Amino acid sequence: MHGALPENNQAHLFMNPLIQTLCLLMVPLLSASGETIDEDADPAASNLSPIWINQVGYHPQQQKWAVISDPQAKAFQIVEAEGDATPLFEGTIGEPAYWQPLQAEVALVDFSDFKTPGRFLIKTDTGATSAPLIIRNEALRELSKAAIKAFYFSRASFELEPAYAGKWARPAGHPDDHVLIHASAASESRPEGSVVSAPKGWYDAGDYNKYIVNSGISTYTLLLAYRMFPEYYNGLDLNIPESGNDIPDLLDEVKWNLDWMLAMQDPDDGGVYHKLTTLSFEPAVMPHLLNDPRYMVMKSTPAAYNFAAVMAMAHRVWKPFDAEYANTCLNAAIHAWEWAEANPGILYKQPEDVHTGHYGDRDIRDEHFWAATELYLATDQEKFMETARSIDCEIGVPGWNAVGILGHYSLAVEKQLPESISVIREQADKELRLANRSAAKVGMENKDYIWGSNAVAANKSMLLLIAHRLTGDTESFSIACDKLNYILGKNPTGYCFVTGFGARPVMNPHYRPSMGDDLKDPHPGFLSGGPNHQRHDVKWVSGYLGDAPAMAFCDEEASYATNEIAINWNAPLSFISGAVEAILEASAAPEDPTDE
Ligand code: 9MR
Ligand code: 9MR
Repeated sequence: MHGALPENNQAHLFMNPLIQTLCLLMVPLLSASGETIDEDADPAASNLSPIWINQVGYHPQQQKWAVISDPQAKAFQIVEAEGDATPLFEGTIGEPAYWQPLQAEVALVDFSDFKTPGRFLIKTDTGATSAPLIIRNEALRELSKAAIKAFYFSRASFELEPAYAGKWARPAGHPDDHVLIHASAASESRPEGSVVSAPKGWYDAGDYNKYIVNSGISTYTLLLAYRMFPEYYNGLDLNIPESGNDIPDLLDEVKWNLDWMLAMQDPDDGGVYHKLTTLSFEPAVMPHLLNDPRYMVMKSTPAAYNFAAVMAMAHRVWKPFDAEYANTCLNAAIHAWEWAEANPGILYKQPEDVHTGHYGDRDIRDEHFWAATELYLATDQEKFMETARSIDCEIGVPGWNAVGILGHYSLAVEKQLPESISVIREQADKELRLANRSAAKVGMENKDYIWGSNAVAANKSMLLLIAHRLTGDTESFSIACDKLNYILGKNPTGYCFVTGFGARPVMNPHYRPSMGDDLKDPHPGFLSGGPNHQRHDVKWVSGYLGDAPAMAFCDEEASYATNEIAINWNAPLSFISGAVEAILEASAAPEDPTDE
């Protein structure tokens, strides 16, 4: 796909909501004449629509919401996608109201009462037609598998064989068995230039480097998914090389990264290197073609706390499967914790000759809190809980540099600790208020349109799902599902932000293996970062979909600030697609034999 021109330029133009509305006024006859969407045509064409829907699918019994950005539309019908125009369901559209991130009015289309499985279209009285609407059981199962399989595609030091990777098979890259100690990481037993080995792990994102802090939250998120929905994941076959063994595939995939993380610890003092990278970002070619030297770059306190938290969690999860590995994880966690307690203020500082990602964090009280809670849960030692109680850290929707709430997730899920449950409840209620303030229940504010905004949506959804599991309220579940809908197409860009899914998926992610191969289709199951109002990549791209924050998106390979992929974005996507699917599968009505 390297060098390919953006294919959807036309569509970008038309997706401007103003132009959309103009088009609608000009062509109502066309769409009202019962035209159906031709799937084989340019997928972009099927989305020149003011109706935003989840393009992947809704479960029959689920709350079903779409959005319309045409304030003239008052009523809608649902018809067969391939059939006559007989309305199968009719409804009125909600009151339009201004949605700030789009700088335009939007309204809710609620078709929750329509529960018939099949492929349909939503049509409005103004002549607009949606992308195909899919209603079926297990609607999100394949998505939930692909979101985890994406981690397999990003394995470092590993050949991807056709049996598992299909057309995306590739030779192994970055063996990382000859990693140099950078000057910033030199110690007495490992002086500058000494060689260590730290193979495996996942590439962080569009680049081929490996960073502890970002690995930590990603690994934790996947482990928590397993901890909360073990039955679902025990039955999930990801078709990875380890699929035949006795360990659930999700955990096999996570172990690929844990093994690498363990090698990021200096066995002599317990300190953890912040990252393993080349000095500069490598070019966008296939991984096996590269051999720039790779370095261990400085030990940092945030890396050590983050590592300690994840290893303590891994200890708990692995205990029933492999006691020896579980023990290794716990010892590593304690060693890292001790190093961090003795070296409390070593923040990451990018050395002058290093130009890769920083993941630098100035406030590490949240990392400290999180590590203390996980060590308490792993060891049952009160002293860790006392430390946790003594730390006053900010709590909110998590991200790579904001991990405080993860400690509460674990305490609430493992121990039903009332304080932690109420912290989570309070944050979830904030999100409910935000979603309900928006006429179309899009609980994203201007300030959420940062680098990786789709992961902000995914992490909000994850928070609501955890709140739902802890307190049983159904509204948290509906709003959590709706954030997934947002990612899957219920948004103004017209895109499903997961590669390989939906009527109009993102096609040109900033992901070096996809940029470096000859295939048109990007690797599937990856979540694009999404609209980023800060537009850091403005000088590299041909333009964004629009001026509004929610339209600051560009489906071009060069757009690393709106269209990169990253493990800390795919992890919450994996969590929410798996959790929603698990919960809905468990609550599905028994199949009616008279159906179909
Ligand atoms: O490819 C790099 C990506 O992984 C990072 O997120 C991004 C920001 O650190 O940098 C990317 O590299 C780009 C660089 O920053 C600017 N010139 C173009 C580079 C490759 O597209
Ligand atoms: O996700 C990170 C985002 O929050 C930062 O604003 C951005 C710039 O520092 O970096 C992002 O992380 C990138 C990392 O530095 C290098 N690998 C690619 C990551 C995703 O773009």
